[in-house]
Amino acid sequence: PLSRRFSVAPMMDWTTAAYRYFARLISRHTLLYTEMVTTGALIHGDTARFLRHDGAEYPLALQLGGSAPGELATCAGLAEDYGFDEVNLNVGCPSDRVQNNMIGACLMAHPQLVAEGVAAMREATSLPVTVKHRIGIDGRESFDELCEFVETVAEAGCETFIAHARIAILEGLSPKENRDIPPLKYDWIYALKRRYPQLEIIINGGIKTLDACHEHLQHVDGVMLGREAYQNPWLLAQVDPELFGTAAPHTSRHDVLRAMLPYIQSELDRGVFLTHISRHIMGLFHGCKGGRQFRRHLSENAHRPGAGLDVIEQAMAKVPESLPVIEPATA
Ligand code: FMN
Repeated sequence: PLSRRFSVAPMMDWTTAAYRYFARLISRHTLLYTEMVTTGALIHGDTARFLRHDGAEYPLALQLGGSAPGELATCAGLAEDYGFDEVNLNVGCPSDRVQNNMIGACLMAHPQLVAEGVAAMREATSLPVTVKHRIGIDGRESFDELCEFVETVAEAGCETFIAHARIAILEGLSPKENRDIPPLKYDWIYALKRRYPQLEIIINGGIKTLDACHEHLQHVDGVMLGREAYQNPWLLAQVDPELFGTAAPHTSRHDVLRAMLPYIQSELDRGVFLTHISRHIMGLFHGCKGGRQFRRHLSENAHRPGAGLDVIEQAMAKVPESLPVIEPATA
């Protein structure tokens, strides 16, 4: 069965197929999410391009943005056809562009519509249907309103709620500010789990260490990390040993990069530019001696015409190899 004990959040432009392939080389058990894809893009655009992924990325969830039940149902069916393990609905993104189309956090004000969407998706697929949401939005900021949202959507059959532990302020804050300024209320997520013990509750927002994950897991079913998992990907090397009792797939950062080279080459062969891949691995040596030189070498060279694997190999050589290794799992 799919475990949601630890996941990496859906992030536009960040959790691309290349990032996910890379993250999978560091942790086997982490559940990965795609970037949000809107129902309109999937139905009217190049479906195969939006849903493209590598078999190595599983377990993998597709995140949808949309609100029309019929369109959500069609896209949930596509998620299953393309082999995803879960389909998730975005009720947390606060951008203006998506509000106009009734996508994202503005749907927190329309629990009944979200419930209809979930019901339609569940009819169209046997995949788990999950919802990622905020704890509120402007004008709907009480715990009771949060419970009303969760209860209404749960009645439509949603069993898993991924809660970003802050409200979204739709008037006056940018999407980026909305990820930092409204205060985190982890207590509310713990209280949700106590109130609805039969639901699977996943906590998200501001989590940066495995120690913090262990702490949250005393209260909820799973943790979802966004920015830290992207900016400091080697954090994922602790996930398999600490949360799943198995060894990490690779014991050193250099080994991860070497294992990534054939994938990078096959992408280059398809005509993908090196920067489209290398930008996702910049954080690998975060905090290491030579880590800054690694980044700099990539940012100065990966965009040059014809840049290939040699750029990655030169960057890697900037970092000494005798780095601490992750201990094999004991459990
Ligand atoms: N949340 C979504 O539900 N869908 C998205 O497509 C999405 N795109 C994001 C893009 C970026 C660059 C970032 C930083 C966040 C995005 N988010 C999106 C929000 C994250 O999924 C997550 O909820 C948020 O960053 C809080 O978690 P964190 O503090 O661990 O980063």
